Amino acid sequence: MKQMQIARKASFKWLVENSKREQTFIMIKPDGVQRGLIGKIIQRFEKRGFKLSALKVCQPGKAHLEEHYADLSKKGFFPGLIEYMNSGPVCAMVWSGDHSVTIGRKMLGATKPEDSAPGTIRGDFCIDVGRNICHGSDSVESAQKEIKLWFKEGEVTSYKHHSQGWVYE
Ligand code: IDP
Ligand code: MG
Repeated sequence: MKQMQIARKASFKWLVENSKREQTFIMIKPDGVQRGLIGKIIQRFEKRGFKLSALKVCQPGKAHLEEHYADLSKKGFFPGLIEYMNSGPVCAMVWSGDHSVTIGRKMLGATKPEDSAPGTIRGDFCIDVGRNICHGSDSVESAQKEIKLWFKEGEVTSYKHHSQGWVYE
């Protein structure tokens, strides 16, 4: 009986460990790519304990970027934003881990770099809101939408992270 309970507990633990954790879409914008910040930004997410599930450097074009930022299409800065985002390749990523959306946003810092605390990515690496080097999903729902927009089925990997047992209880 006790052995059965232990086996059930172990298989439940296996299921939890291998089930999909929350995912967020993080993108290094053209200025971040050109300024050689890809490695530094990736390192911060790795060090925090998140798992890199997908990554690509690409320049998908105006229409794709307009779709990504569709919510902001009425804003005065929208044309400039699209021009900036289309000015070079971006580094698109999916990071997995519990609370990855909320924690990811905190790691990025506030939209306006002057409001971003030192220690955050924007707070450490940029000055101007129009060159704020990175994007992060603002909710689980937008993360799912953005991941679907930027990655094809099968491009987002699923694997067990070797340090999972040291990151999660
Ligand atoms: P977020 O990137 O922190 O989620 P959003 O309000 O979604 O901020 O805006 C998307 C992006 O649009 C910003 O990251 C920034 O690049 C740009 N942006 C936002 N507000 C302004 C502005 O007032 N002037 C110029 N660009 C802006
Ligand atoms: Mg946003």
